[in-house]
Amino acid sequence: MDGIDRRDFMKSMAGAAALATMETQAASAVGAGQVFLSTWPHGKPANERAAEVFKAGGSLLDAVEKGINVPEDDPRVMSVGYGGLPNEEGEVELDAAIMDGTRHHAGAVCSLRHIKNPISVARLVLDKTRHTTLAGEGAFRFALKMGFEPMQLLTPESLKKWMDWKSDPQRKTYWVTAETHDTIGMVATDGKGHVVSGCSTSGMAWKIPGRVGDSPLIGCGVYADDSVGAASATGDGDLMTNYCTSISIVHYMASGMSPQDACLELLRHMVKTDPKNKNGECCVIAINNAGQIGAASMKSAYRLSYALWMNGESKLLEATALY
Ligand code: SD4
Repeated sequence: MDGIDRRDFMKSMAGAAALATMETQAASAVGAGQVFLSTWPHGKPANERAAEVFKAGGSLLDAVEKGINVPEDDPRVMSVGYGGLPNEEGEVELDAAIMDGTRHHAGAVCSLRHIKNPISVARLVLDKTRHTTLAGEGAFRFALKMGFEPMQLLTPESLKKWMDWKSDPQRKTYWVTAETHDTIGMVATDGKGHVVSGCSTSGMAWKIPGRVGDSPLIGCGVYADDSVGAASATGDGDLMTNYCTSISIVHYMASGMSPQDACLELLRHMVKTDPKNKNGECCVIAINNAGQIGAASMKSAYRLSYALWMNGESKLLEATALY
């Protein structure tokens, strides 16, 4: 499954057969030690790298960061890092955030250009600065100062997709509607009550330059609190930002809900405030500090396939859809 785009996966016979045999309910992992839970098929190799890093003595933050580096480095994943689809002017702009549930502190970067590993830049914002979020040119200059190499993030494939879009007189733009997207969100526990949440994305393809989605916003794309658990989100960030999805889910868990119920409650709340949200492309994942997990999508037409690593086993599963 390494690096396969979500849509390619869904289209493939192998993918369809694999999904058909997958569990449809979120699993319980109490007492299972470390758990890594990520969005979409590209989350599977990410979880596997994260588990390796943790086993080799890395911290949970190291594990989540290095795990997320896997789809960031993979040009076949066209929604994250190198090879991610660009904005409407053909420039790749990346967003990422990572949050440490122990320190209750995060690092984030928005609209970062020319650096393929925004999650690692976000990690350094967390570890090396008093700030939480750096954006645009400042985030880029910070990355250079930290030793990151600037590079062209467009690949021949992503450039071709952008040129095809640009030359289509009927093309959809964000001045009106939304287009193609995916992302990686990962939540994890060390099995001892510590949780971390991380997220990295190239955001909405063909977005208006400077647009920032939910992924790098603390409380939206990521949230982690060791006293409760962690959450992450993927989908239409322009919609989901308005619901502060990740912190809302953590607060639902704090009130006693399981991670699965908390994910569904967030989606129900979105529909309660606006019935049109039933058609939203919204997916969420969550873990509590006991290692129980949840994963849900708003509608079956945009169903989340998620990756779960626990007890040394790496699986791809299908999330419950509310509608
Ligand atoms: C964004 N939420 O930039 C991201 C994109 C995504 O599945 O996650 N798509 O809006």
